[in-house]
Amino acid sequence: MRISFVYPEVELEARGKFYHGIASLIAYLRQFGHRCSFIRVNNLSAQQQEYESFLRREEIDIVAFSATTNMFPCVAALAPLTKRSSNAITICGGIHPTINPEEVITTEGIDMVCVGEGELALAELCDMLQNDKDITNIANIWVKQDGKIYRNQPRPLIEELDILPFVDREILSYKNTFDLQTKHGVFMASRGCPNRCSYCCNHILKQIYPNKEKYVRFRSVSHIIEEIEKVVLDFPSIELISFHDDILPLNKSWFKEFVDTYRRKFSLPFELNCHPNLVTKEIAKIAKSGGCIRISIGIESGNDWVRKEILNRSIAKQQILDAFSICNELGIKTLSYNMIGLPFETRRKILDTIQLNAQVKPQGMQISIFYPYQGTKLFEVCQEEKLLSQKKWVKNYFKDTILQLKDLTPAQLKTFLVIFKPLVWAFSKCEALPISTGKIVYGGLELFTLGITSRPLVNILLPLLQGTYVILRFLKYKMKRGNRVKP
Ligand code: B12
Ligand code: SF4
Repeated sequence: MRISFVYPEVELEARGKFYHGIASLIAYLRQFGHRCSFIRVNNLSAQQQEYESFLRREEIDIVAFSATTNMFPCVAALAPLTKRSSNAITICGGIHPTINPEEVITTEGIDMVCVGEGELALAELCDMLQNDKDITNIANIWVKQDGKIYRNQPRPLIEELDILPFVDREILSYKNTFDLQTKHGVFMASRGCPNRCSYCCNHILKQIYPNKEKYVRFRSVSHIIEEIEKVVLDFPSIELISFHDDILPLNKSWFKEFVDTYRRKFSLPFELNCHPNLVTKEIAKIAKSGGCIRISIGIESGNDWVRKEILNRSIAKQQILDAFSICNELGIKTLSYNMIGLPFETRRKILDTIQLNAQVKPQGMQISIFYPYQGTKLFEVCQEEKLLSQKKWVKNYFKDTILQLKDLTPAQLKTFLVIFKPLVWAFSKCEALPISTGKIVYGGLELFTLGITSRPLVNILLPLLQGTYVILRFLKYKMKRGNRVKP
């Protein structure tokens, strides 16, 4: 069978990234002799001709779309075009169809939906099609045929991840990805997360499968090490190993065995994601001993009530402070993940997030505006509280809100996005001042922040702040480029 994977990338920041899901599907299908190809679509209007000639050139049997929620509008536009330009049947899989199969199967131009993990289901579908057999009864696959929809049950999760081949880096052209261009070797050693944060898709995904208790799975240490070895040899420009797993050190004994083996085999530094509750001295020391140079940790909100009651993250503030201070002590860099624009948030609560970042002093910060994913607990809260606006989708994802919050306007949120990092810097500097001066400056900064983010002021200030931000980014870029040329 000839299968073409189509990946629309509408999020500027995600452009050219490597996608483990599609790469895993391609590797699995290639084992059975199926021919796979891959195309990224960044800008449909500019790429329409290229896309149509790709469809004709490849003589495709199946066009396979993968979609997160933010990319689905692009898939919905591509699907009818695909049907007009080729005889291929279409299937859509990924996180969005998994959570919203009904919406996706009723979309024009989409013949099938894959709910959940795709390797076994897609291979079975190819096999059935190749042998002209009935395709309306394949677990995980919903089929729209002759005006009828066949909604098949999900199959159990793959319990033993080692049965899967290493993800494909050839068809997906790893060498042309942003990841390799920035010298990153990206890997995933696990699937799933046991936590139930209300804004994240993990709690819904877990519910789908009959063997839910096996939701969190790790590859064997030898399997992931063997893959790293191969990739590092194939791509000698890699300088940093980056693990995309939700929480790599979830299982302490697995992590210890992994780091011990990694240290013996490689001298490349690595980075990982971790939950604040798991960044203990013991874990951080193990990580450091293998060459971990950066841990990315979710703060999400600096306000205790928001964290616990809204985000369902039972993490004490002290735990967050400890996690970052352990990393600082051991010389491991940190990055904090933060969200603003959450339900029930106020300017004061956002200030708590800014101040907590100032206390923990991460080397990097990611700040996004909260987006409610359909199906998540927090989406339901937004629905119940009538916080959802008419806007379903925002162009610059995570830089704008689709919510109509009671205490914060979109302009206020955008102002916070611009001033977040400078304020973290300013609050963190207060510590160095004599106590009484520090307290006065700290209080002054608080009043200043609440003042400039008040409703009447943001409308005047936001364009000014955005203009200054663009100029500063431009100057920084110019300086960086200038520094690369030796006099
Ligand atoms: C690694 C990762 C990234 C990477 C790579 C993204 C990618 N698409 O692979 C990077 C850093 C680029 C990234 C960026 C973003 N991410 Co991200 N990311 C993840 C993470 C942690 C793992 C994804 C992964 O590789 N999983 C492992 C693979 C094997 O699973 P999979 O991708 O789901 O694929 C399987 C099935 O879905 C299915 N399948 C997938 N496609 C297809 C297609 C067909 C035809 C078939 C049959 C089956 C099929 O088969 C695959 C193999 O079993 C997930 C969390 C998670 N637990 O999944 C979040 C997650 C996908 N990301 C999320 C978000 C929000 C983002 C960003 C918007 C964040 C931001 N502001 O930048 C961007 C946007 C990315 C984009 N282009 O849309 C959300 C998406 C929520 C949603 N409803 O859409 C998730 C679910 C986390 C969350 N908050 O819950 N992300
Ligand atoms: S800890 Fe991270 S990956 Fe796990 S449920 Fe919470 S947000 Fe999702």
